[in-house]
Formats: sequence, C-alpha cells, structure tokens
Amino acid sequence: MKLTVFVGLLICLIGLAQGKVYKKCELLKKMKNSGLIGYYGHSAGDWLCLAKYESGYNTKAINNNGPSRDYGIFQINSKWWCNDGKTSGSKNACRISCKKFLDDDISDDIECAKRVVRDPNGISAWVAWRNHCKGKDLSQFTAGC
Ligand SMILES: [Ca+2]
Repeated sequence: MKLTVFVGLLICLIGLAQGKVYKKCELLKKMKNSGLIGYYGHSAGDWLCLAKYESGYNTKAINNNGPSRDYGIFQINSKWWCNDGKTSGSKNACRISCKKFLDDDISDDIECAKRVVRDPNGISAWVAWRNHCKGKDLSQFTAGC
C-alpha cells in the first residue's frame, strides 16, 4: 500500500515537472517579465487571448496536423519553428527542439513567439488569434490581474 502511494506521488511529481496549466494572471506576469507584452505592438490581451484559444494555457498541449504538429502554450508549429524529428522539411527557425515547448518553463516558448511575430505575417500566424481575438474587445483577458 505504501509503495502504491509512493508511486502515485512520483507520477504526480513527474507530471508537474513536465508541464502545467497556467493561471491567467500568472501567465500575464511571466509575459510582462519576459518583454512579450508590447513586443511589435501586441498587447497583453492579444497574447492571453491567443494562448487561451490555442492551448487553454496548457503547456502540454499538442495538436497533430498530419504533416506537422503544434506544441505547447502557444502551439508553435514543427514545420516552421521547432524540430520534432518527424516533420519533413522543417525550417526550425527558432533553432530548438519542440519538446522544449511542453515543459513548465515558458521562457523559450516566449522567445520563439517573439521570433514568429518578427516575420511579415506577425501575430496573424496564429489561426486562433485571427478567428477569436483580432478586432475583439480583449479586456476580459486582463481583467482582475
Ligand atoms: Ca519551454
């Protein structure tokens, strides 16, 4: 019985180390401290709305698109930005393993998101931003923080 509890605890701890679901205000604070808010003119509302609709603030989110996959809180794509070892013709523009976008430290995710918005498409690279955030009142995303 004791062993079962121990193994259960261990699995929980491994789970915590591997990823997390951010609270809105915690994510906002991290984004502010990393210089993402205001970067290339994009607001806190833009980034929180984007992350909400892309991943539900979950760093463990993965979506398989067939030829490529989207990883982490910003759903960064393996065709263009990161290397997952199974996407043919990956550009890996952020020069990073996609696995790094699934852990609970989002510093590297934020650096890659900055790289994405420096491209001509800017924040429109994210379909969820275009569909759910663009031109909308985003004040609910920062309310209470
Ligand atoms: Ca990371």
